[in-house]
Order: sequence, then structure tokens, then C-alpha cells
Amino acid sequence: MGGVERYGKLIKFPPGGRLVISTDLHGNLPDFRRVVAAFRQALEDTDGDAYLLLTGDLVHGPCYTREQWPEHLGDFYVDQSVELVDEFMGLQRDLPGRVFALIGNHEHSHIGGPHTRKFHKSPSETEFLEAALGPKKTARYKELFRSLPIGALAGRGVVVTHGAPRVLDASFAEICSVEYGGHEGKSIRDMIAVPILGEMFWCRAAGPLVVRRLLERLERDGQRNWIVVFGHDPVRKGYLREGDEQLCFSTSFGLKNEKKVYLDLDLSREYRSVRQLRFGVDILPLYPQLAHKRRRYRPSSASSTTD
Ligand SMILES: [Mn+2]
Repeated sequence: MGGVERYGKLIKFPPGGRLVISTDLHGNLPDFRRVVAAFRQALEDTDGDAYLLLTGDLVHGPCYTREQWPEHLGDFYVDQSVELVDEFMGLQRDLPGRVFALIGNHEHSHIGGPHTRKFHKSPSETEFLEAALGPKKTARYKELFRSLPIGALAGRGVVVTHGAPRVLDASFAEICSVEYGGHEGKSIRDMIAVPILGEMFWCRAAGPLVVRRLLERLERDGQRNWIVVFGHDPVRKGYLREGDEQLCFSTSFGLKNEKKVYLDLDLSREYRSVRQLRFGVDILPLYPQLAHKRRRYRPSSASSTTD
């Protein structure tokens, strides 16, 4: 049973076992617990050979009451970022080498990225969370966030990122050694232009040529990289394929419960196109008892509630 290897800011899952992947939770504790239940089931099914990967933005949720809750944010929930991160760290301790998260732009806002003002304008949600945590726990969270990788290589040719990987030039080595600090003073607009960081967790779309070139630069040990999966930008119907290479999917934030999905990948399988990821097999409803409410596929663009 091969373990997960670490190359600086990139991690690599072995070509065996299963990998449960969830995107943007934004403090939604009930959704996090469902993802963990799916992961525990995968562990049971495989005699312990399963991994969990969250693709970032574990923290920062809306501050609206049920009455104020806007329609475009999907189903109502209460922001429980602190409980979620605490449970995540507990799970990492209990199952060493099995539980991972990538850094998202919201975690980055605590350790060198621009503060995010999606839910709280002034103070920002970055300050809001740190005030709720107090200095000691804030330091602990920052230590966790600094330890998070920015991307993952999984099994036989799957790449996982936070946002659309519009990485123009960076090499494998440059991505591995990227530093998170030093961008506090930047506007979001300036941040998007920063190589690697801006390109990996602020982008909502990437062209097929840029993505194919990045996948090639990230190849290791003779394994071709075929596809990349990511979140960041909520997709109303749960997932959206872009060409053969890209799958954007939404596990939690901005969606109705019946549309939320997570991935359960067979790491021994070579997925050569995102079309081989099928709903009900590799793309699974987070609330299967509500899945009958899903409408048939209707082409639609990603929603406007990006973060
Ligand atoms: Mn994000």
C-alpha cells in the first residue's frame, strides 16, 4: 500500500485505493460530515485503502439568517467554520496519511492573500474569523493553512486544484516551491495576475490549450496526466465538464442540497477523459435521498455566485 508523497506544495496519491474529493464547504458542517461519512464508507469498502481530499475554502460562510437568506446561495445553513476545521484536524490526527485539504483563496486570506469580503465587508470575513478564534487558535489555524498543498496528482493521471488551473508558464518545480506570503496588500484584481497563486485559486475558467500544457508539465514517473478536477466557482447543476480535460464540481457552497455532488475516484483506474466520470458512479450526490429531484441535464453556464 503506497502512501501519499509530498513534493513541497504538491502532493501525490498512489495509483491504488479510492479517493473521495469534496469542493468548497465554506463552514457548512452538515455537508462536511456527509463527505466524511462517504469517506468512512470508502475506508470500510477497501479495508482502509481510501483517502479524503478537500479542495480548499473550508472556511468563511454567509452571515444571513434564514429569513434574509438569498436564493442564489442555495439551501440555508449556519456558518460553522470553526467546528468544521476542528473536526478536520481531528480526522487528520485519527487517520494519519489519509486526510488532506488543498489551500483555497479563503484560507490564503489568513496567511498572505488579500482579505476576502464575500460575506463580511468590514471587517472582512478574514478578520471576523480570527476575532472569533482569538489569538492562540488563530495561530494554530494559520499553521494548518500554511501546511496545505496547492494541488494534487492522483492515481493515474488526475490533477486536483482549487480553481480552474489557468497556469500559463509555471513548472512543476516552481509550483512545488511557491510561497504563500506577501500578497496581503493586493486587490483581488491584482491577485489574479500573480503567477501560480492567482492562477490556481482565483480563476473560474481556463482554456483547453493552457490546461493541456499544464497537465503535461505536471507529469511524473511516466504517467500521463489526462484530466483536472476543481471547484471554487459554484455550478448550479452540481458539475460541469469542459472539453475532455476539465470537470468543475460543487459539493456544498451555493447549491441546493439535491444538486450537491462529490467525487469518489478509483485511483487504479486511468480516466482518460472527464466524460468517463459518470454521475452515479464517480460523481455522487451528497444527498442521495434527494437525487430524484434532479432535473435532466440542461446546458447552463456556471452561476454568478463565484468566490
Ligand atoms: Mn474559492
